[in-house]
Amino acid sequence: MADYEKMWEELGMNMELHDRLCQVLPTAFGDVYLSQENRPEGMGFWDFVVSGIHGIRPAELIEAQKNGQKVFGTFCVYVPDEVVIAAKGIVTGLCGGSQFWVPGGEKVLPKGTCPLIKASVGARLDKTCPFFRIADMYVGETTCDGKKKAWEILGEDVPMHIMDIPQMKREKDIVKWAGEIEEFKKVVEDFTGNKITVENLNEAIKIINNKRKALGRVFNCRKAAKVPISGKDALLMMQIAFFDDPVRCAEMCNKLADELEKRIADGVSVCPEGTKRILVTGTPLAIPNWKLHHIIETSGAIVVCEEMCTGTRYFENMVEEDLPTLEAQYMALARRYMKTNCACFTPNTARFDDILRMVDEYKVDGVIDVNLKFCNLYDTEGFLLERTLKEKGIPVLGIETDYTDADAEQLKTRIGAFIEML
Ligand code: BJ8
Repeated sequence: MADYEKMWEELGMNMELHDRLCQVLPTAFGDVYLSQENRPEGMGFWDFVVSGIHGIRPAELIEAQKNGQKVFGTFCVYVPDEVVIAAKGIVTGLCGGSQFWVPGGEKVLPKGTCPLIKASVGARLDKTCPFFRIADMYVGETTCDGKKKAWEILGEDVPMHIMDIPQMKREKDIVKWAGEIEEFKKVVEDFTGNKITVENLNEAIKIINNKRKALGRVFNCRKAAKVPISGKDALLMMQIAFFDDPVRCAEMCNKLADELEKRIADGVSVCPEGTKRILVTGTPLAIPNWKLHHIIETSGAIVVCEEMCTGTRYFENMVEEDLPTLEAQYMALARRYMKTNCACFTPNTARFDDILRMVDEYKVDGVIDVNLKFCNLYDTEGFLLERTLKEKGIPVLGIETDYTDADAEQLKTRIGAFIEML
């Protein structure tokens, strides 16, 4: 990654600290990813992206900024990318998934904050991630208390717009979310200097729908009896989808799906017949958080689905296309985004329905409900979720973890025992 040093310096990054991060990432990726056997060839694209994760895409973003485009950093799958794309802006995900960034976050946040928030704040304040330096504006939301308050700290360092997300899903809440989307549209127009019209918003809706369809095709292949791709590889594809150009993302995912469909037709599988199939649900697994998948897949099981924001919640449900007015488009966007089932809503029983449906569709043997430490929302919801699954006779294991490796051995024992009894 040496070629990018000048770029990182110009971004005002902490070069010494960043060097340390660059030293550990390739080894971690090699151990977790490159050690897998019989990977689809199409994964070469994602391996390449990771090999230059702080160089290749950041350089593209900087080039786009030189051409007058604005980059918006987001932290939640409720923020509608379509609005930014319509104004020729670029969206990049900013959720931090590494322990490396956590101490930086702990300098300003309570220790009892979830690692995702601590890592996201730390990555910005410690100046160790180019994406956090490049984004011209951050877009936050009022999902959980930890994030809400973190925006006030981040907002002192970078321009922020906050979207006020409803906590319930009644019709009036959906109308309220449509109003937030309209306000966001005005903010994006002012910030980019580009007008959003029915036409360019419709075009953006189609671009993001196509990306969703492509990601969905890959997931669809994971339903096959012979699983053509590991959970780790599918997770990597999802994680990078938050950073990549949406058109290229769709193209690469469609290519991968073509290969996976051929593998299914040819009976090619990445695991022996009878390998136990796991659905993972809960809090998001932001890049480079591969710990849980790695433990599951080195304990004799395979992950076939993630009911998470780094999973099905990101691509299920399309936005209605070709609507004639902006008002109708705001409502269509609001309706689609409010179909996402996050624990910040009450009630959130539609998530349980989704999981039951997916257990069936992906022929799941057992569910692992993962909670990031200090996420009160998913932790509390876990009680009802696990009871619902048990009532249906579906084996479930609830775990709480963070980004450190301190609990890796304990997790291996618990997950190993769970898989054994499936
Ligand atoms: S839609 S899951 S991306 S809010 S894990 S920061 S909730 S304390 S990430 Fe999320 Fe949007 Fe929901 Fe998805 Fe807070 Fe919990 Fe941390 Fe979380």
